[in-house]
Amino acid sequence: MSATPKIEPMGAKVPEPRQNDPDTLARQIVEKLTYSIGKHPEQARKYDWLRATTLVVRDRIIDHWFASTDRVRESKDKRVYYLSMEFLIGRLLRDAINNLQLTEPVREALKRYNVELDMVELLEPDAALGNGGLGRLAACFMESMASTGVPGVGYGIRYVHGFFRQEIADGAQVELPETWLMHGNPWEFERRDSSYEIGFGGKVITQSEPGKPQRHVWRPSERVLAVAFDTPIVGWRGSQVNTLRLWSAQAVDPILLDAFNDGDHIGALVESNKAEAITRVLYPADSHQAGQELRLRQEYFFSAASLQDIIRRHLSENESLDNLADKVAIQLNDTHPAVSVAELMRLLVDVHGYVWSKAWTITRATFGYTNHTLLPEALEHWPISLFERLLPRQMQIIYQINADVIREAAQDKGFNDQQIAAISLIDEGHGRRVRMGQLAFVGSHAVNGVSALHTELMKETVFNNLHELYPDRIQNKTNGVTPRRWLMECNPGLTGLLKEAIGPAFLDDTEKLADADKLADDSAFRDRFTAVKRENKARLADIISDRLAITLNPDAIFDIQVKRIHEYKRQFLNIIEAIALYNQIRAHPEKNWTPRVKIFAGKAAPSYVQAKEIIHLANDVARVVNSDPAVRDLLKIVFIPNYNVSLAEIIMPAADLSEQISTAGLEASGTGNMKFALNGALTIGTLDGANVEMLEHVGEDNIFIFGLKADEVAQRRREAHSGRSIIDRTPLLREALDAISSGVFAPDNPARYHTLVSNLYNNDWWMICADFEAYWNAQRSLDALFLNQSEWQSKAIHNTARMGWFSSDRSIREYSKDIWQAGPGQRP
Ligand code: GLS
Repeated sequence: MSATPKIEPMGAKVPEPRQNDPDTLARQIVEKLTYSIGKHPEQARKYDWLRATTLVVRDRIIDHWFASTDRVRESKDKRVYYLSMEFLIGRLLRDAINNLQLTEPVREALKRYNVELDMVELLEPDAALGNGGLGRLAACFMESMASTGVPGVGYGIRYVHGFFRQEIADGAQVELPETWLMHGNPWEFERRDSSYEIGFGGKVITQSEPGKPQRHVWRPSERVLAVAFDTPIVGWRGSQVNTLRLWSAQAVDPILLDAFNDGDHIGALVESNKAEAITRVLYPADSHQAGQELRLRQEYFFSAASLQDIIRRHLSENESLDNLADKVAIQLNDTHPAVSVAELMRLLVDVHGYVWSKAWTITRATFGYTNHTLLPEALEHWPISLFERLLPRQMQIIYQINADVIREAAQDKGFNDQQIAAISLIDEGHGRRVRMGQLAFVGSHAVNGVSALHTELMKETVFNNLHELYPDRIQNKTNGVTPRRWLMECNPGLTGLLKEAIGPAFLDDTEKLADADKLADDSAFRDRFTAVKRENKARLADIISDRLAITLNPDAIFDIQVKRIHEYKRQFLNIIEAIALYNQIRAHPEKNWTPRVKIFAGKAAPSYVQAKEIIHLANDVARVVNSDPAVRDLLKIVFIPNYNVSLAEIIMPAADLSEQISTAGLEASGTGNMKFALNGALTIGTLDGANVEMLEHVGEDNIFIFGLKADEVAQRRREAHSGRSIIDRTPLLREALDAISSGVFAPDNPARYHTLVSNLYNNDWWMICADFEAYWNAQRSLDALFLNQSEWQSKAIHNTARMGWFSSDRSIREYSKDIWQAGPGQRP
């Protein structure tokens, strides 16, 4: 008998680093085409090349991913868990190859087969698992955590249908389902071994034994399975790879076999459909109330799954949960995951046997909460009846937390009834509701706003009394954007120019962009900077020409407002100004008008009537203005449908002028404002959100601030300001509004905009009339400035050079130090 051959142990070693030269990459791409996709290169279609390329890049990320995971496990470093309902990721391929320094080798490799990398990149669908700024911030933060070496995990929901696809039909928004998973998703790994049961409904059983504290056991009546899907997020230069773990809902029993065998083929699948519905669609409401039972189910579902996962991982590395807060920081991205506070208490007290006070200390030390809006309609509060039915034990816990907080406020601070009512977790005024903002606040050791102004307003308004009770809790963390996606990748022309002019240091430290500041006075540099901008404008003009058959003059001012459509963001003000300008150009054709292209893009929440009317108006006005020969090329108006991350990557580098004109006090921060300015656009804006800090950084000569300040807006609102008298004494405004009301732009339905206009006369809640004149004047001074190109371009250069502070790497470092005590340099 021959001896059994000895099997060499594999060991836990990661394979040798891969070669990154074009030859190796080309060979591996063909290998993937052949063995993973089953296609001969000759038969391969465009999507096959995308998939094969992604898989080759992914292999490289995995090597780094394992190394990162091992490093964190071995060092026992504190981990950061970012809980967010939204991750507005966009495409990942370009990000990945940029961060791995593989862009040129991959381009070369594909060229060997006559395949263009740019074409392949465009095929990747946007992962649009978010609505707007809040979701995009979460995506920037994931990338920045990896880039700055913070061991982080993002937790969210794997929506089958992300943010809806917007089409414009006869000027109006039409919403269509989005299908990003249609071709599969090569970035994700399904983790069947990381799935958890999530309960809903049922009852709470209280067990009492003499001499022992009461025990509560929740017996849910319904259970669904949360299954993890992991996407690796690679940081700059591949130094660290973190995980984005998204939960998908599935039925515990995929099919009720008895029902099926009895012939009830539909009924047999009811449970499964109900479970899967939880993660089927993203709620398309941004800064807007989306109070539906399904939404609360989504919130609890992903919070509960994430907490189980966090606790499982913690207990696999630690003896108990006593040190949870030393090893784990959980950041609540807005109130959407705020139910986590009650759920962690339930797990600690009911499941792991902690006494209440100890559990509360651990919970509070573990959580941080970021507030992203003060708009009353966006502050989440759930009817008690619904909450109690769906989450009976969590409701009991919330009552108990509330009782403790109220006792503390009354005893320690002597709060009166009114103050108690303001801090209470239960709103007694509107049919009894649970206030998620208050829950998140009291359950966190740190609460932050997203710009200096917003943070101050948090203290003065919504959280005024809680701030009095816990004066050290609120702090500011101004938002930022990742310079990899929002400069290097979206604007290779400018990045290349800057590299030549000031060297590559800014690639690793965005604040080094300041070295370009002095170049604003260098006419040769200005010319090259202008040439890059012109190329970017021409590229956008081509896209607009292809999609909308509108021809643009790339030498006009590209004046751009792209963001969610919302009354407070005041796209309406911008449109009214466009109409006034249109009227003036027609009345005074002899004047030296600066040619202008006004570009809009953005989606309205499907149920938000006024926002949809604003979209319709923009399209109606565009149609009339663009077809009026009297305007010549002096004014063009464009509404680009289906704004998303990928479109933003083309738009940001092509702007001369960035519109950040929200009613002061209402835009918590904004992040589009940062992307535009970083790419050399001048800003016209109000003193709102992060515009205030942008003014400080770029200097008042390089930004155009107009309009009422936040306190003035509040004052006018208290005085029941209306627009009528302003309209009466401002002919430019009156004529523009008259044109809208009389049906100049909607001959088919002249009454279409009556409500929009009459709201201005009667109320002007958003201060459109109040700010019109200041806005008009600021625009005209920009017209004049644009005629002096060298001065304009030097201001544009100052913008790029001075925006380095607005990198999300800076934001993340601040969170790491002040809130999480995690990441490089934060070890005890
Ligand atoms: C938002 C704010 O409206 C934005 O101003 C902010 O930049 C963003 C990220 O902090 O959060 N809040 C929200 O509900 N949606 C947002 O975009």
